[in-house]
Amino acid sequence: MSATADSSAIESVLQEDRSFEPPAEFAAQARVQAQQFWDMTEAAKADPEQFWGELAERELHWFQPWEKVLDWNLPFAKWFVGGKLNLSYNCLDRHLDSPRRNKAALIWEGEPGDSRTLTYAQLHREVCQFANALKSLGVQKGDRVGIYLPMIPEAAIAMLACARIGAAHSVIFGGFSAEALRDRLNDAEAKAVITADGGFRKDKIVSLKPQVDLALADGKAPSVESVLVVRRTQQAIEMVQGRDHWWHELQPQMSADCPAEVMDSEDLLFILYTSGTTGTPKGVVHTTGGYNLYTHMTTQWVFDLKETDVYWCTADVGWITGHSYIVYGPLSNGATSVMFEGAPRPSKPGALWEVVEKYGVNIFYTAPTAIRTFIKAGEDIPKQYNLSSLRLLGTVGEPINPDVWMWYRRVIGGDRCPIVDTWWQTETGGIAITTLPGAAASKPGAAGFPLPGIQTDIVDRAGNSVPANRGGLLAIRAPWPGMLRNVYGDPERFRRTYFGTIEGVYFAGDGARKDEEGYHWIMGRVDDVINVSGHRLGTMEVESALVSHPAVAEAAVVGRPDDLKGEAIAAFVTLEGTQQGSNSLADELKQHVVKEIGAIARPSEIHFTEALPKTRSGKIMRRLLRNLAAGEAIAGDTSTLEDRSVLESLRLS
Ligand code: 7RM
Repeated sequence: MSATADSSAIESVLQEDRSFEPPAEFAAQARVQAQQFWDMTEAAKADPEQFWGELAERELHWFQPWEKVLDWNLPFAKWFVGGKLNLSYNCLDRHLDSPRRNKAALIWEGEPGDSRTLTYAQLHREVCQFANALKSLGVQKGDRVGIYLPMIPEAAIAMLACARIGAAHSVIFGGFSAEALRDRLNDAEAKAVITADGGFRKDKIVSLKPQVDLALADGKAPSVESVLVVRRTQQAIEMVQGRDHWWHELQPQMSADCPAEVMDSEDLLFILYTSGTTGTPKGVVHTTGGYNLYTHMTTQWVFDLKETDVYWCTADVGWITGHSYIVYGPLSNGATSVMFEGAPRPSKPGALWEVVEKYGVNIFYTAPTAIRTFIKAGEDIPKQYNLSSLRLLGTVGEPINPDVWMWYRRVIGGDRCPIVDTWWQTETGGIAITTLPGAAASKPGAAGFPLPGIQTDIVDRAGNSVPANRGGLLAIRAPWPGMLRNVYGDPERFRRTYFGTIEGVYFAGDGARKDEEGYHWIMGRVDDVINVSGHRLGTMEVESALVSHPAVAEAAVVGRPDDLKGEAIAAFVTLEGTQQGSNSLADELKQHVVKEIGAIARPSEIHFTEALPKTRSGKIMRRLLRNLAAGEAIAGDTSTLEDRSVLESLRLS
């Protein structure tokens, strides 16, 4: 393929022919089978309002029906106009008059060695009491509440309590700095903050309440009137009289009677901040009805959810994945959702497999970054545990390298579990592209097909579709119930960011190609594309070539300015196990990429490192590596960086 002048084209250079059909037994029992999937896709295309309207009526509880399914005034969508419901009601109350009443809703596995199970009836009670606690502090329908907690049940309880009284939550990753926290609280004009004395993270204790104190100091977050504090780590902290309250003191005083507020479909449900390269973080706005339906349906379809399943998504609730697929989607379906405070780490390499074995987890959903940690630790670790309860695996957050996918399938899935590679974004609310596990074959490295009701297209900047196997911009042409409704307080930024790159079509930054069978292959963020002598290469394929070398655990490639080629490829590589980098290994890796892809993708330099800079949700922050490779100062927002010391060690190497 020749170089092209179109700045939206991305060349596809990696060949991947493997494909795995769903096991016959799985397919036969799947909630959505192949024919059904294609029928649903057709039906949703032919008449989206009919399609979503029927599902909303059948699957959710409404206090009052809607007048109109969709009101689309580009870029502003309203779903289920005039309909009244409550997400907390749909996640809790409606399960109470059934055998689900005493079923485990949340199974929490904490650190260090704690655990707690809450049935639907118990969770309902806790949520009602906490909702009353919020009310007692003056939090009302329409207010915003910041949640800055570790991965403890109180995080889910707090979210559901906010939804119950109609206050919007904004969950902020525990571990964000005081400044990052303050910026988000101010943008949302939060009236209250829910936090903990501290949290257990890997083998350390992180402070939380002191960060809140700093964020609020000197009247710098003036909207915040109250702070609710969960006792978790027993750290000594200061409580400000009149402002701060202990959860364990308030909660028992509260009545467990708190009817769910009647909410409009389009009432604000939550704000979740995402940060791009430039500017302040954007408050992505989700509303009640569409989000409830979309996460409910996608949980059911994608995870093939059955009544007896034990389902585990390892995400943090500070990430959209935790909102949609630990809390709201699973609970709306009456599922048992596992919540885990721990993280894989060298001191406890088998921590996750212990949980799978302990609870007999059937469905396991994690991120490529975690899988690469498992690979680095070696396959002897998972082999020490009984993983035979697993029947379905999922991945989310980044493109998964085909070799990482194959390892996941073989070592964790015992070659028997289908894998769903789920592409979506904070902005899409829920999963938008994947292969439904009983309905379609999966290909390592391909996300798959758009779900019913999602009208994807691969286009150039003018919005014209590009032919099969040509890389371009991944766009969505029609509204869907789970889509973001706005950027909080900034509708113009909303329009410009999401509907301005390709005029009038949703675009949120990813490059992709569609193969001749319609599978979508995500090629990485278009901001990260590398231009070598006019060839525009996505990061995913070059990285996958590196990862397919047996010595490599993970890889990140970026462009570095080059007088001759425009850009040269700089690769940052971590190695498996205890292997050490050397000049000869660097040469071998360069040769390996040439063999896998061709001379055009040959890295000019290989940097061996212990770790790559990542966001808290595990995404490699390539723009920081770009700064390093070019010898520049780190630029732009670094508030989402998970571990600052990684940058320091990279600078020195
Ligand atoms: C769910 C989530 C969104 C960005 C998105 C992509 C990347 C997510 C996949 C993926 C390839 C996947 N929300 N991404 N899932 N890329 N394959 N299966 O991650 O807002 O935090 O990030 O993540 O670049 O635009 S998010």
